[in-house]
Amino acid sequence: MSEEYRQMWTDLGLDLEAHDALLEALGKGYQDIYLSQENRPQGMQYFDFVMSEVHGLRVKELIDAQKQGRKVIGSFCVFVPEELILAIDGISVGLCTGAEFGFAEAEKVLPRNTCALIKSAFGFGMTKVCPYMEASDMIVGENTCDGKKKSYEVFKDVVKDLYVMDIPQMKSDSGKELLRSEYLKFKEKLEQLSGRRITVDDLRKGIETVNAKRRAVHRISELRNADPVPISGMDALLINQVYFYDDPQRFTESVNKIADELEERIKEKKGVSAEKTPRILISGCPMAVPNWKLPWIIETNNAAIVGEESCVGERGTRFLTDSEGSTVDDLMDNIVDRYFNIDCAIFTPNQSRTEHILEMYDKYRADGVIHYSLQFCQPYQIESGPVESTLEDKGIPVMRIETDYSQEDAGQLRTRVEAFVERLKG
Ligand code: BJ8
Repeated sequence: MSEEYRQMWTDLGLDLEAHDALLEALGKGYQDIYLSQENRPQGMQYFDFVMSEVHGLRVKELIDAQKQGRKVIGSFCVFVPEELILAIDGISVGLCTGAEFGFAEAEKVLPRNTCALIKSAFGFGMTKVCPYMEASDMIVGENTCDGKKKSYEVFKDVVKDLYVMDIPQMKSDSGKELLRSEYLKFKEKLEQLSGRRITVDDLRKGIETVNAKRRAVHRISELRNADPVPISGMDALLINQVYFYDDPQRFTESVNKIADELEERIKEKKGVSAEKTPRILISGCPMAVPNWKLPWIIETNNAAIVGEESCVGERGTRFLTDSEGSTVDDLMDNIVDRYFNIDCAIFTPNQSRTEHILEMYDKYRADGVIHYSLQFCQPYQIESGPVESTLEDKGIPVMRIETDYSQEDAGQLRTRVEAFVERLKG
């Protein structure tokens, strides 16, 4: 792919040498981790193709769309409503954050004890290796955790056109009012950027497109309740990761095709692992491409991941947006209602997240929960304590893991996961 897209990457201002090194590492990681899996659903070939072209064809599509006057909006958080971006006929893309790349550069402007996700965004931006950042017409930051909130003050000098929206921290009436006013400002910003006024039909269409994507991933989630599981947690995670990059209609069609295939597999009792393989629910920080370390360790330790309570997973996709309403204001209210339900650990208190973990544990017939926090992520690390005690009081085995994007602790993690899986078997 490299030769074909070199001119495009040069035009975007990428550092070709560093970008080559990134693509090589990404390709090798994908080969070792993904393509070595057995019994994968046929439909995953589409996702293999998307990944092989993730810095190529998809980026070209974005640039072609820009030539037709469409705007590309990059973001880092599921609080950025894709419905509004689609309503201006824009394209929403998740930005690069899942790899330890350019950390030395990032640490020149950020404290070392910043979480890997934030350092990664800076690393990709500062070393000029993320074509999505370079291709975006506007990048949206959000005041969620303190790390992100403060780092955007510096990030505005790393990327062009950073727009920051405020996000409430409490599920109160005033919190909801804040979200509403921030979404109205964001809508105005998008209208200004695109030069088009959002109509009821535009917004309804945006809502329906995103809901269709969500419904498709819900189908996959529900089918993972079967034993044996018809799809690996690794592949399900990949679908949830590609959710943020791909063309929405094409993504929905591809995921629905996989869901049809999984239904057939379930009828035939065909799984990716044997029946009665220990079933694990992962809960915690989001895992962006190519952060596959922990799921890979779990699933190469004779366990199956059956769900992700994560923003790259069910926390990010579980609610639909109501598309009923006769005015833009009605639909904006529906969007606010939907997003205000997200139980990110930046909220205080955040009891609904624990309730959701319990609900997922039952629904997907899990045997245990692995709570995953990135090092230096205070919201999820602090919340992991109460989550663990609530689950353990109910007799649910829990293991808490804190890690980063490096491979240094892979051996140690493997040993801990192995012991946990043995406990689940017992
Ligand atoms: S809605 S989880 S996507 S903020 S890992 S940067 S929390 S210190 S990513 Fe998130 Fe939106 Fe919440 Fe979801 Fe901070 Fe933690 Fe780092 Fe994090």
